Amino acid sequence: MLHLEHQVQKDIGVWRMQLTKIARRSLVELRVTAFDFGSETPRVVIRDPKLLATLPPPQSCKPIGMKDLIIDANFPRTLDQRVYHLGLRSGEVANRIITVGSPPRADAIAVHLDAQPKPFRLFSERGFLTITGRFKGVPVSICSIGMGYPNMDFFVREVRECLIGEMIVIRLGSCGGLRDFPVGSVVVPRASVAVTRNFDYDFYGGGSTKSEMPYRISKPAVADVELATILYRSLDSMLAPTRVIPGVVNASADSFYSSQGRKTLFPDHNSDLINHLLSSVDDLATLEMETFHLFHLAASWSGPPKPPIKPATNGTDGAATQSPVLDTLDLSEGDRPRIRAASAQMIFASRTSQEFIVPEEVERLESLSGRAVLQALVEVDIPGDRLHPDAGSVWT
Ligand code: R1P
Repeated sequence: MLHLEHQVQKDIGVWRMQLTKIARRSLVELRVTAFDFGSETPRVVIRDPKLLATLPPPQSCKPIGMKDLIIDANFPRTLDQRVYHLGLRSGEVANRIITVGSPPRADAIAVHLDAQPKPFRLFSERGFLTITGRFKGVPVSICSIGMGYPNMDFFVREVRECLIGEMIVIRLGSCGGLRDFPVGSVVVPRASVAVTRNFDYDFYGGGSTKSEMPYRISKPAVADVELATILYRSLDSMLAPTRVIPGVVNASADSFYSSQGRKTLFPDHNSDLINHLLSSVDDLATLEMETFHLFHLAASWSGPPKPPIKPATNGTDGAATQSPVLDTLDLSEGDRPRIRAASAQMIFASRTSQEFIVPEEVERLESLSGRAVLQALVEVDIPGDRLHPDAGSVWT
């Protein structure tokens, strides 16, 4: 896969001109004509806002879906370069992002955005909502992604493809509390473990061999330390007298029910799960369903891939030539844009006292926490050359 962001940043004029010319004709043609480096699935990702402007107009009111023409089965996009599930394209999502689980929470936080420019809003056919605007003049996005690891996976991977430079993500979500923190408290975990159902366990037969446990606990994935510190300070100063607790550990489960120790009509073999978690994971304090996957993907991502150095033919006489783009893409580790992640977790339910937060408190907590997260995001320093260009974006 070839990422053009480096080509554009380094302004290799000849390639850019060639691209612009071809993009005006069609992306399908571009896919097979311009960048056939001999890989099995040659692919072009257009990130230059000016080049994007030459493509079909934005469809901000119309979500993409199965009826749109998709040009790449490996990483599906529409002809106008929208990613398949979030429906976004480059310039519609900012480097600083707050992600939440529900559209009403996203809308409640969006009231804090600057009135101008009018926030961009896109609701995808798959239920992802993105609102992009400015907070205190700084571009930010609010992304509502639904629930669970798979939706977090769609969000992180598809937004990453739409962004040049740093991706700073803070999840603001609800959680269950496993310690004696009051409901309505907010936790900023330093790490998260995954709790997953062991599908090899004999759930129907009522047990398995001793070597199989019904649930698995992963090693921890950690939050970005600096981001979590900024987040904690912002929440602590803006939420008083609400208690804000830093430095604990979260567990993200693959079910709201079985792998969080809840009883349903299914034989889940989970009656001792909460005790098992508390005795296995130091400082464990909260249970929810997304933070682990966010931290894990952020830690796994190492920047745009270095493409294979393969000779490219010049298309006229078949002679092998070295691509000027490939020559510029040898990024050292320190130059690679990062994904930095942290999480703020509002305790809606106490799994020890069985207490549940009241609706009026939810409204207050979501709005105040949302504003505190936006404040934290704008306090994160991102060097100018690691910011997505303003030109052609929805926040100009
Ligand atoms: C379950 O009710 C949902 O609430 C929590 C869990 O992680 C899960 O997504 O988070 P949100 O409030 O962000 O949706």
